[in-house]
Amino acid sequence: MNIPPFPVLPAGFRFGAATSAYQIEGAHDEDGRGASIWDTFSHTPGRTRAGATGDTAADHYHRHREDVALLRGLGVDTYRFSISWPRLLPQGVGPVNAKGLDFYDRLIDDLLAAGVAPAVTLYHWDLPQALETPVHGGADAGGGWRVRETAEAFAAYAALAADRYGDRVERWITLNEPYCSAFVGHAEGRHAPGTQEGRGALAAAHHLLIGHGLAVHALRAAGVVGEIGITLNPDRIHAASDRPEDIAALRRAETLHNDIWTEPLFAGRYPAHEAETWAGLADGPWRLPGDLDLIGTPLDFLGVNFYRPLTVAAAPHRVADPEQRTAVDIGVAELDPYGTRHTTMGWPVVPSAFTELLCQLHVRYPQSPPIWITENGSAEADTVAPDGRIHDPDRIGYLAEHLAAVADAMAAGADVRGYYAWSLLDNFEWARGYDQRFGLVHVDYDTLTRTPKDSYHWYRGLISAHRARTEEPAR
Ligand code: PNW
Repeated sequence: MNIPPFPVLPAGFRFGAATSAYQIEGAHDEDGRGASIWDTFSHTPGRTRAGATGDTAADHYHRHREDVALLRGLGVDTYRFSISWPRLLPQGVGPVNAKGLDFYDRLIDDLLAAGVAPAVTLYHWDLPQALETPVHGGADAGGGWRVRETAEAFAAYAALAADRYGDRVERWITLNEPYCSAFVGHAEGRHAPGTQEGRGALAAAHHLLIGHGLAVHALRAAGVVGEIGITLNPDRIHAASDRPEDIAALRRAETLHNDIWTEPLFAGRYPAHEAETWAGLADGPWRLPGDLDLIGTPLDFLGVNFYRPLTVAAAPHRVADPEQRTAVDIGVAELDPYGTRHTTMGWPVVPSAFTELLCQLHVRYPQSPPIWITENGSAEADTVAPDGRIHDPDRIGYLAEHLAAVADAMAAGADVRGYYAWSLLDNFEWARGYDQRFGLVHVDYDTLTRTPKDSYHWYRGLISAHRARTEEPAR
């Protein structure tokens, strides 16, 4: 096998690995945890591949010591994980579950003892079910992120976590990929809560941003020592041609995927092409005076998740009446002109698009904060060799080329501080279930045995070579 050379990153660049609670923890009904919208969704027939659920997942809740040992062995500077909101607050608001608080206390202390800095995501899609059920009575379509009360509940949860862990967490991420929460969840319907809405999805987008802004204030008010940011999945989008209709489709796709997040966060305004994209659906009564100030509260970093580029072309709307359209029915078709390299997710492998994306963000928002790559990685069908080793050369190639793409963007001026590989472990890949494997460490779902893959050893080698090259030798 051809092992790619280690990409060269500048001194001070930091390396990590990432996971999220629902994807790895399991123990869905233990120690007082409440249900989340992903429990409900995954337990609904037909929603996930082969009916997969996160009931057991990688059983991290019971095996966290072993997983921290894997992180220590990997030599990462930092580990990004998420807190399960319904483990801390089973009803989303109100009574606190002490056993849930204790779990993350132990995890954080174990990480620090292993020399690994904790980075916490507060919301990686597992909304307490009690908040989704329309108890607030705020909107016709239901509760959850469609109503402002959920943003306020999120801030109270953030304050609780900040109070308990704020002295030990190096990096706080309010939301993971609000695009997916709002639009994959409430418009495509492929993720929880699994609906296909227009206004509801756009209201959710806005309330996610409000929740983010309120949480930033709650974290700052609690005096946390760590940096505070948000993780987006901004897309590098290409137009299928330079025909005017495809350029217009590109504009709409950028509004949906990128600008609805980055413009309020970093430019103090709603996106310029909303009316063209959503025919008036976006500018709803859920937007209140003062919201832009709240959403635009300055951040310490921007988290970027990147997997693959998109190419778009103009296409007919699926539904003619704008009032009846979902928020993703924007007259755009996605094409894949990227050739033959794809991961098992079906995603094209195009590292140059990563460089382009980082440069584009840098040029468009010169005042935005430094970037952390909070996820990047590849799903591969790994082969187990007769000697029990797990060979994943495609994953090694993917990581090497994407880290080199980050280095290229930095050479062009992008301010990137570190990189988290997705993922430490094979895990519950949402609607795709368990046959998409993103881990540096293989998980046998029958025995829950962990086996580091070749990519784990490669990444460890990269990190130690980076240190040897960039750090002063000890005298
Ligand atoms: C990101 N989609 O997710 C998430 O932050 C991770 O939890 C996830 O495991 C990782 O990327 C790999 O997929 C996405 O279907 C998952 O559109 C699915 C979609 C988008 C992003």
